[in-house]
This record gives sequence, structure tokens and C-alpha cells, in this order.
Amino acid sequence: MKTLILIALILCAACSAMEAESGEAKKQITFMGMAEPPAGGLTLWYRQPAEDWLEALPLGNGRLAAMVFGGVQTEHIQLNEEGIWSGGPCDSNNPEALQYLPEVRRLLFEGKNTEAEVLAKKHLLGKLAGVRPYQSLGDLTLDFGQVDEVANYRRELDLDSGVARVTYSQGGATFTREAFISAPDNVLVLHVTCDKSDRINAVISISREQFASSKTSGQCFLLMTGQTDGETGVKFRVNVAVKSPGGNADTTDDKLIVKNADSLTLLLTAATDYRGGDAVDTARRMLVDVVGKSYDALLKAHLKEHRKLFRRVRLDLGGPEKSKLPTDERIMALAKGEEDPALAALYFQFGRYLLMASSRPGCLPANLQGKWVDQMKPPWNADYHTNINVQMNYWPAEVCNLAECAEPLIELTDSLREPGRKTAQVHYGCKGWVAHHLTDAWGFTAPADGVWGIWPMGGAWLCQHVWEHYAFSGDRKYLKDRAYPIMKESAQFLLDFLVEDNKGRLVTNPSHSPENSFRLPDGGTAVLCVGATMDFMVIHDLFTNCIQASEILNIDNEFREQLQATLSKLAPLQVGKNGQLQEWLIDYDESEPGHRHVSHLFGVYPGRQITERETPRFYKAARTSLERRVKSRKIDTGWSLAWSASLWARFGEGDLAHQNITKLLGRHSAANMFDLIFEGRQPFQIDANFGATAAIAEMLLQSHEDELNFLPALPKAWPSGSVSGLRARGNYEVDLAWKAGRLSTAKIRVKISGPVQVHCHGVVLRSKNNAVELKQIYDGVWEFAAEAGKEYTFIASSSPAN
Ligand code: FUC
Repeated sequence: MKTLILIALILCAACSAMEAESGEAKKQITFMGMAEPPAGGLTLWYRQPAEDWLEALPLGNGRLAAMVFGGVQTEHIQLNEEGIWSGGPCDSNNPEALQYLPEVRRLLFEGKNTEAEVLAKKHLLGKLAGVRPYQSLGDLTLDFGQVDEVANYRRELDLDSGVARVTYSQGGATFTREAFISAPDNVLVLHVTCDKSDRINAVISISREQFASSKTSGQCFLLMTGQTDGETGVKFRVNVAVKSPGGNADTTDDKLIVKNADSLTLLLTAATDYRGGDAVDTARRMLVDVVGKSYDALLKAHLKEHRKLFRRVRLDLGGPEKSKLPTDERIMALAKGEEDPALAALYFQFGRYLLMASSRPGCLPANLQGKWVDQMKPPWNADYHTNINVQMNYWPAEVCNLAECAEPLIELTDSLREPGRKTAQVHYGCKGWVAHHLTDAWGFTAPADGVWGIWPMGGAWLCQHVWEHYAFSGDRKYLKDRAYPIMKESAQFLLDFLVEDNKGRLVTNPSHSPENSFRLPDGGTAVLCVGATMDFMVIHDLFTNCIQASEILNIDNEFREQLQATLSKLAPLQVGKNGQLQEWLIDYDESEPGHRHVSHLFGVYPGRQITERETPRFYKAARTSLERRVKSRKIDTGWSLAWSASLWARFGEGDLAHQNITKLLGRHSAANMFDLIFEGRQPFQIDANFGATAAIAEMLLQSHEDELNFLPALPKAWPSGSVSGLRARGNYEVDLAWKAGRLSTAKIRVKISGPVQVHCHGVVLRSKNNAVELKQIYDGVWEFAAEAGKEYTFIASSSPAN
């Protein structure tokens, strides 16, 4: 505690008058003047404080998160910590499920879907209806006192530095507030300065809607202690320290009061006992570690760490420079049809920023709202939905050069093995591990919610990310020690779960295509079936990845043969009566043809089973399926638009992908660029932010077909531009530049030696200075021998003579 004594704090009388007067709501402030736009194009910025949570700006280090409102009289910072989950570990497995499974299967095989669903609803669901919510940690408030008029107000989030800033002038002085959450120092830092001395006054408090109490300790500490469910649940502690050089300090029972200071630095640490240990001790230790550090030292360490990740990728989509306009105005202009490619580039980088801020090694993964939740019972509990949403969160991780940010998802997947083994046994009598359509921080793996929750494919889909982490890195040690055991055990479940139908094909039963329903011959609708196409695609993905892994590692011959034999007996993909890729084994009609999920297109994206070159008939049918969906879609969700954007990119349709990105950004974005699941309507759901970021990358670079495909879906709206630092499978880093809609140069940084194939249409490729021999192997595809550690530059021209 020695360092704490170093804090310069001077006692003064309590300033209760200021306290009573403060509060943004009490007085309308007049905003005068026009602040200069911030420098650089990587900033979200506004001319007014956030009135609403969806205008506030997000900060985070994966564990701690905050939304900064930037008010003039009151700064409100809403807080989150990853461990603030209601509930705790619980066993939702239903011991009677197994005994009813054969009967449900029989009914489904006999086409008695309705009877099967009645029985399944009664007996196959887990004991608990669902999961418990992730919640807000609380609210930090700084009341600065009454203000009538301010000039040149500006509020911003600089993505390149991860710093939120507020500046304005008032009473002849200029005030600046900077806030960031440091990953290296595990602390939220707020720094208030003024260009005149003695001008900073603040009443600082911290509170939570439920189950918490706050108190001051000495002259400079504020503490909040609580437990998520009152007497039970996760225990938490928030510690705040305030340094206010040149000022006077006082306290009430639960408020710190700073008067006439030259500057103010607030440090906030938060801890829970979610990972064990004592929350009070942990939060205190975290504070002791940072309290002696200067603001500049904390900022320097934060910038170094932040930029190490953030600056790996740069994107320029060209277009008129509109960053002189505030971000909310640009979003509105886009919604009205104005082109703004630079805003799409900002949106892309915002997605990368959000992933860095919500998913760092050692933390829980980004949930339905990343880590930003201001409620006690958020929509869908801000849980982990494993039938699209959490996977979409991680689509950008590898390609956008933030591989370490994918680790929390891999860790979560690994952690589901133990509870998932039990669920596999109790519900299905199967070996291996299983997860259904949702999970939480407590290892929830049982089926829940309703019959659509009887979907035992969640774990297998998560395994795709476990594999992709290898596919992008080529790290054999990771494959052997970590990835393969997780994948193998998931495959073991599916080997056991598959059953033979009366045609001798292996099928899934019970099965469901998330979260769609279909028409039965009697006119009714059902959700449960035999053999949803997505199941076969997820199985194909997992089994082929396991086969490849066992070959690379040269292990498990027998298991590999078993997987190969099972794949050859799996029910086939089929083209249906409308030329579409069938969503189910039987060519049912969808009851909602424009349904938001496109599960049966998994094999196009994020999978790689269906490609133009390998499976042209299914590729065409899959495209027809997407066209039919889009045509009849009445309500679009943000994440459906994002998924469709990546699908269009895989179909080589840059303009259609771009349309989706534009709709997401213009019509589904809140002022702070958070995705609104419905057009112009809450709630916020972060999956589409991540899905759109991944889709933009997918438009520029693809690598799922053992080649680097440059600019496979470049839209007309981005005729000139450049990108650097995208990653491709095989551990390559790629920089591309294009002009007039055509590739001009490409650079590939190689980490693993071997032959590399590059694919680019409409140009002729040559190696700069003939540094390497390029062999054309088909139209638009070249190959060269690459050496680890080297960078290769290629020049593209529209004709050989150029
Ligand atoms: C899936 C979707 C819903 C929503 C929910 C969180 O179930 O079908 O639209 O996104 O997840």
C-alpha cells in the first residue's frame, strides 16, 4: 500500500452545493461554435454528448469494458466486467431424455413430425428453460457542476489509439477528457485537464441498479462491492482512485469530491470471483499495481499494446474524404444514398477495434453484445448463441490479423468438453461432447429454449474455429496439443449420433435447420426433422478437418478411416424442385421463404464444401437458395445481411455484397456504429459488426480453396484502394492495391515455405524484377515456390504488353 500514500490529495470542506446543482438533465446547455474535425480518418466523432447508450463510445480490454457518454455537466461511464454473469454452474441435463429418444426418432422417420415435436418438447429438453444473463457492472458518474454554455464541443473515439476524448471550451478555458482501458495495466483511466489552473471540480460516484453498495475510503478511494444475485452469484468489487493535483478533496459516505484542481486522473479497477480468488483482494492488487504510475506512462503502455494489434491492417477504399463530417451525419447521408467508401473502411476498422476490445487471450469470448451491456436482463441474456451468432463474432479474427483475439472462443470450446460429455451421455447415450444452440459463462450444454433448441450441432460448428486457427497459422504444436483433441471428441459424438435411415444413408435424427420451419403435407408446420442439410455440412467440415489433421500429425489411422467411411455413407446434398439447394433431406417448402437464417449455405460460407470449381451444381443451387431468400425477405436482421454479404463475396458478387454492407451501415447502425438487429430499431447485437468486417475482408481476399484469391468480389463503388496486412490460410500476409477496379500490385509475406497459388481475374501477373518464377497453371491462376521469411511483390497489368 506504500504507493497509495504517494497520492497527492488535499482535504477541503464538502461542496454539497455543487453536488445538488449538478446533473445533465437539470439544465439545457447552449452549444456554441464548430469544433475542428479530428485529424486522421480513423475516428468516430460527434458534435454533441451521448444522450442515449447507443450514442456512447465503447472502450475495452477484453475483460473490462465501458461506454463513455461525454456529457459536459456530467460524465457518465457505464461499466462492464466479463465475469458479471447471473447464476452459476448448473446441471440442466434431463435424465429422462434418453429413454424417449428412440420414440422421437421413430416418429420422425415415419413422417409424424408433429407428434415427435410434442414428445420432444416434453422429454428431450434440458431441465432449465435457458441460461442466466450477463449484466452491467454499474455506472461511474462525475458531476462537474452547472454549465450554461460551452463552445467547440467535440466527442470522439480514435480507433488507432483506443482513446475516447471530449474537448470543449467554457468560461475562457479549454477542457479535455481522455479515457482508455489499458490491456497491459488492466485499468480504466480517465484524465481530465484544463488549460487554466484550479478549474476542475467534480463529484464522483459509482452505483449499480441492484445488489451493490458503494463507500469512500480515505480521501481518494471509492469502492463498490456486490454480488450478482444478491446473496448468491458472482462477487464483485470496483476500486476507484482519484488523483487531483493542485486541488482540494473531500468525501461524503459514498462520493469523492474534488475542488479547484488543475487536473484529475481517475483509475478504476474491477474484479470478480468468477475465476476464483477473492474479488476484493484482486481489485485492490490491480489498483496497487497502477496507482503509482503517471498518466503518461499508462497511456504510453496502452498505445504500444493497442497499436501492435490495431496497426497490422490498413484499409483505404478511396472515395471523397468525408471525415470532416461527424460520424452520425455520415451514417445518415449514407442511408439517404450518398456514397462514402471511407465510412465503410472506418466500419471495417471499428469491427477490428471491437474484437480487440472484447476478446483478448485469457478472457471470455465476445457475447451477443461483445462485452457492452447496460442492463440486468439484456436481450437474449447477452449469451453465446452457437447457431450463428458467436461464430459470426469470430469470422474476422484470423483474416483481419487478430488471431490472438480468437483464443477466447477456442478456450470456451475446450471448456465445453467436460459438461458436453455429460450431456452427450445423458441425452443421447453417445461418446464425445456436444453443445446445443446456446451457452453461457457456466458451461451450459443441454438443449434449452424450445424444440428448436434440440440441435446438437453447436459444438461441431465451434470446432470450425478451432481448425481455422490452425489453417491460418500452420502451427502444428497447437494442432496436436489443443485443436485435434477438441475436434476429435466432437467428431466422436457425431459418429455415435448418426443413424441409418431406411435407404441405408447416415442421417441426423432428431434434426433442425436453425431456426427455420417447413410445411408438412397436412398443411401444418414443423421444425424438427430428419437430416437438415446444415448438419451434413457441419459434419463434412469437422470430419474433413479431422482427417486432414490426422494426416498432418500422422496419427489415428483407424479413426481417420472410420471418418472417411462415415462421410461416404452420409446422406447427400440435393438440389430441390425450385433449383435451390435443399434445406432439408425432404424437399419441404419453407413456411417462411425469406427466413433470416441461411443455415444450408454453411457449405459456401463459412464452410468450403461448396465451390464453383469442385461442386458447380451445388454452387449454382446455393446461389438460387440465397436469391430466393433475399427476394422474399420481409424483415432482415443485421447478422443475416452480414452473412449474405460474405456469401455474395463467395459467389463473386461484389456489388451485391456491397449493397448489404451499405444497408448495414446506413440503416442498421446506431450513431455509435453498433449494429441494430432490426432496421433502425434496437436491440444492439454485435454479430453484424463482426460479420460485416469479415465480409469486407472476404470481398478483397479469399483463401478457402488452397489459393490466394485477390479481389474476388470488388464492388464498382470501390474502384481504387489498397489494403495491407490481411491474413490468408497457410500463414501469409497480403497487401493489395487496385486501380480502376483492377489489381495493380500485390505483396505476399510468407511464413511457411512451399508452393503458393495466386488467383486474380482480368489481369496478367508478373513478379517484380523477375524475383521469382511465376507459372500460369490455369486461366487467372499462377503458382510460385515461396520461401519462409520472404516478401514477394507482384505487378498486375491488364495486358502482357503493359
Ligand atoms: C438467433 C437468431 C435471432 C437472434 C438470436 C440472438 O436465435 O435467430 O435473430 O439473433 O439468435
